[in-house]
Amino acid sequence: MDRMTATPARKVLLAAPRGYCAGVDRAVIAVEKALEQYGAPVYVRHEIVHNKYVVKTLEQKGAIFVDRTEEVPEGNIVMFSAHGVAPVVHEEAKRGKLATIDATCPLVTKVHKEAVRYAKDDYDILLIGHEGHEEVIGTSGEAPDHITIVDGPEDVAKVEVRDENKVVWLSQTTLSVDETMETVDALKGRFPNLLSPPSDDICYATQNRQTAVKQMGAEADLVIVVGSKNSSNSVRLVEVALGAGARDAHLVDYAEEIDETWLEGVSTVGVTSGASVPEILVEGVLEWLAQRGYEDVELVRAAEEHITFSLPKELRRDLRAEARAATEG
Ligand code: 0CG
Ligand code: SF4
Repeated sequence: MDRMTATPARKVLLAAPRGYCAGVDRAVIAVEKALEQYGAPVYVRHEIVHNKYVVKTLEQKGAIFVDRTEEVPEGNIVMFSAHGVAPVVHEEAKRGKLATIDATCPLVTKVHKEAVRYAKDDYDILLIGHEGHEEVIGTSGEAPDHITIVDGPEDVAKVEVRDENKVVWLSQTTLSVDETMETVDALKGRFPNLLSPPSDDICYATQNRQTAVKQMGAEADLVIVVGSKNSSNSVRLVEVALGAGARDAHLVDYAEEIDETWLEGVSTVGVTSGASVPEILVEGVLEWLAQRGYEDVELVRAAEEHITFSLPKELRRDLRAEARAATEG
């Protein structure tokens, strides 16, 4: 081949791990099982996970997503999303005579429990997270009088506490690890005796997906992150890719959203997906790229994941009862 006219080799770096985490997998299966077990409709408060395709697919199977518990007609079942809910939401469900299935990720519940414990010990809790995000609303609802939301390093200067020696920070599970550490350092500058959470609040899935995208960042001319705009962990992957040296990075829900012009002068494309993204959407992006000459796919593996969570307890109880009835009958 004439070296002068040869186009640079085109390849794809595919991040691993990517896509579904254990909490999302459990929550999506919970909606599917509930539809099988109780029949449609099954009401779900808030998007079960922040992914357009998942929500649309479950709607087609008979799930009805509502913003408020009050929208669910009396006597029905309501499922809570993976992002968790404040205690007042459980009370609303009780008032509306609704049965509940709680699909809150156990790793979000862990942060709720930390908040309850530190509030009981009368700490001021600085919750690092995005104001208005469903998970932050849920966690801060556990102890509204003790929690202040710190939405990034620029919020640190305005934080006020009652006793500088009794302050702890907690966080949303789906933040940028590096930006959170910046916020913590700035907080420690103001409150040297700031206590840290007993274990990482940013979950393993968020961390691993960021580590993988960092590994490919410097080598990639373009990184395509599959995920929805309201998915915190997916949006963070775009930022982390750019921070790691990727020349360009974009978030897309579907392959059709990729703009051909992004590929101009691009030889290496990084591909990853958020924790709420089914693999079929990544396959669509890989096919789209292959049709344009990016057929060579190399895996960039940052970690192995083997975590799984059992289904919400209310659902397990009903599935067990049915299995028992079937064997006895
Ligand atoms: O990343 P966030 O918290 O916005 O949620 P998403 O549904 O995208 O994924 C994990 C969960 C729950
Ligand atoms: Fe749980 Fe993390 Fe998945 Fe959120 S992203 S559902 S905290 S495992």
